[in-house]
Amino acid sequence: MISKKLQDAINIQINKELYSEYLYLSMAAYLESIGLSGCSHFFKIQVQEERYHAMKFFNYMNERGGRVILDIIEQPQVDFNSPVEIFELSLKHEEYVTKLINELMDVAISENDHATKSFLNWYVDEQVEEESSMDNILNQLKLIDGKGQGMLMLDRELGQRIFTPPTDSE
Ligand code: OFO
Repeated sequence: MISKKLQDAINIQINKELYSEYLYLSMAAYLESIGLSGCSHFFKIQVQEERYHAMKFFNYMNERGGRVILDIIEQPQVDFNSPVEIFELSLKHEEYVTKLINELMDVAISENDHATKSFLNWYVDEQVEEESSMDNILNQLKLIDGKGQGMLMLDRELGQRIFTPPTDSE
């Protein structure tokens, strides 16, 4: 059974993952409103990824005899200035989530919970991908200055993103 300390920490992380989902959905809504439907699609797929992250914690908690307690989800930013700003904020957000996962790992270590340490390794690896994906797109956006023909091409490319649930999909 999971300790109370870890249970509380995982409940906070579930809320953060749901906030990530909400934040990216807000970005998708904004991008749609300015006609960048490919970029909007990219973030709608990101929303599915974040729901997967939240549900993976949700299911793990139940498996370990913990109790999931849902809390209020903070309102995300609704207005943005440009696609460049959106990807800058997304990268910053993913760096923040990486920090949270590392802190959660510190709690699992201090509680000597080997099962949770092993479970969290998936998130440690996933965060490398999350940061890298936002960073790559941000770099491309900066190269084309977020506008013109290049922007339209990138928008088309991002519109091709597909959600591939990991094999242990719940
Ligand atoms: Fe985007 O990684 Fe979860 O929050």
